[in-house]
Amino acid sequence: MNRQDMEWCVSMPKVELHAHLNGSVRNSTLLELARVLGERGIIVFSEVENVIMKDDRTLHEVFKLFDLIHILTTDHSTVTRITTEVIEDFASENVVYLELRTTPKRNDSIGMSKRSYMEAVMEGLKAVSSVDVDYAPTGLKTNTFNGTTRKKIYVRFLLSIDRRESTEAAMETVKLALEMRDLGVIGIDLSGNPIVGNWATFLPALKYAREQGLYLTLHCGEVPNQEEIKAMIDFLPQRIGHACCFEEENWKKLKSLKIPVEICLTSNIRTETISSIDIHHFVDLYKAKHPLILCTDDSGVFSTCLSGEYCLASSAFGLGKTEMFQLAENAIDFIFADDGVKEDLRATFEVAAEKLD
Ligand code: 6MZ
Repeated sequence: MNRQDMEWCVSMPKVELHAHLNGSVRNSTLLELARVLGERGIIVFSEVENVIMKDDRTLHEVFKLFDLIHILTTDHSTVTRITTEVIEDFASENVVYLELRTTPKRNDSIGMSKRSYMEAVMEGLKAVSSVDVDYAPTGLKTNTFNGTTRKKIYVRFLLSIDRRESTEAAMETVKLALEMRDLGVIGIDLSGNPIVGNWATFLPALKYAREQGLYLTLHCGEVPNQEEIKAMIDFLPQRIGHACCFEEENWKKLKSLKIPVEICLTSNIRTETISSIDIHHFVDLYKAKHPLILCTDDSGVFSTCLSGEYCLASSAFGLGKTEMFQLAENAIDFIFADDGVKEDLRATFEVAAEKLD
């Protein structure tokens, strides 16, 4: 894809449904934070610099990197800062609806609770100034500036349960999500290192979330654990992420149930979860008209952006502009926000369709 094609992908409105807050931090911010911790003797900057800039990590190494990122970002003011930056970055490439997911973290040594972590996130959202942000279901809590019409982004939150967590910790996250519903928290995600933890541990919290009307998306099939994949699909989440290591039986089931899949191309290739882009399951799912959504996963960690993911799909699978636009617009059907938001987004795409050629 050439520069013009990239510019076209940037100008198209887009919907991002699978983005982890701490994976979407700018490299420049991580390096700046690392330099400060280096000067204070908490880490060795030169070692960290190499880890941050390395771009071919295995899935396992990626989770080691996240531990480092969490050391760099986990205090309230930094959480606030990165939230603002991540939302502004997505808005700057014309993402018009963003479901941002993050794992509420408890860190007693710095007086952080899961709730205060999320309050820091909300503060970051409210500090966004480059774009108007609609973040609450009522639509009343919108940052507006001088009554002028400006670019707008919808932001909703998914709270992630980390696979390292206990049943109790997972339940605490779900309860927090319920308490923060009127601040735009609409669902729960299960994520983290896929070789850690058992499905049964998270099931009570996920069941409770569903009973209470929260939406669910699960990281599913990042490693070939067919038993877990089957259990996850049988649970009927509203969406799943990745779906890389499915065997025939589970493929059939997924397709017959039409559970939408959040596809993260660069992430899958960089972590070697999929060995080569031309055998990526995007092709099979796309041909089968299975609901799918292109997403970034961790735009910072994998040095990508949503426009870049569309470019990659275009060059790797031969999608033309019409197909890319359709793919982006179709994502509206799979967002967790209400019908009013969907209608507004459809109108945005309609206007864009007239302008774009
Ligand atoms: C599974 C992932 C992930 O929550 O601290 N995370 N979990 N698979 C992936 N694909 C490679 N990428 C990110 O964001 C970082 C956390 O998101 C999860 C991991 O738990 C990681 O620690 P937050 O904002």
